[in-house]
Amino acid sequence: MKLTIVEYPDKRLKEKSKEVEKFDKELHVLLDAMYKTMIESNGIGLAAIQVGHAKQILLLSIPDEEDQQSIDTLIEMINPVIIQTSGETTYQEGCLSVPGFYEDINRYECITVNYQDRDGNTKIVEADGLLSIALQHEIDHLKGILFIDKLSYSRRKKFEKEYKRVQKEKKLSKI
Ligand code: QAP
Ligand code: CO
Repeated sequence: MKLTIVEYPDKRLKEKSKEVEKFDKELHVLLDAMYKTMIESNGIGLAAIQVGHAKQILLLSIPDEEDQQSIDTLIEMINPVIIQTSGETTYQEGCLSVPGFYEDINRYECITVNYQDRDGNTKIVEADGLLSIALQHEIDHLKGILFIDKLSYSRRKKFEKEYKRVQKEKKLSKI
């Protein structure tokens, strides 16, 4: 089933997600529905709160060298925790919950993440490049943080003005 994406400024995006304790069929059904939703929405990352579930779950599907996304490139993370960071980098980020908007965001260059897979097995991954950036973006969602929350005061003001203008236009075009 394709789920509905929660869009900014919906208050649910500010919620702190809760730790997953049961690694059961219900979790697997949600993970599968999130995957379908992410791919059909042309996303490379999705957190459960973006489909209205305040659970510490995220999906990533970073395109390969041929720019292809496939089930082989899917990463599912439950209860992820960043345990080590190094370096700094900037990347122009977007978000399925803030469609049509892209901003330069500062992130760590490399991170190490501890997480559980869909069966509850504990894993550890060291990430750099786009995977590292996407992971930090999605882990922020689990804390109720959006990429636009990381903008300077003046860039955020500019964003809000532009977002309101676009939302108004979208409404008008529906008439
Ligand atoms: C998070 O973002 C991310 O505006 C995932 O119209 C961001 O999948 C990972 C999307 C930056 C790595 C770097 C955004 C699709 C998808 C849009 C996404 C849109 C359609 C965003
Ligand atoms: Co996002």
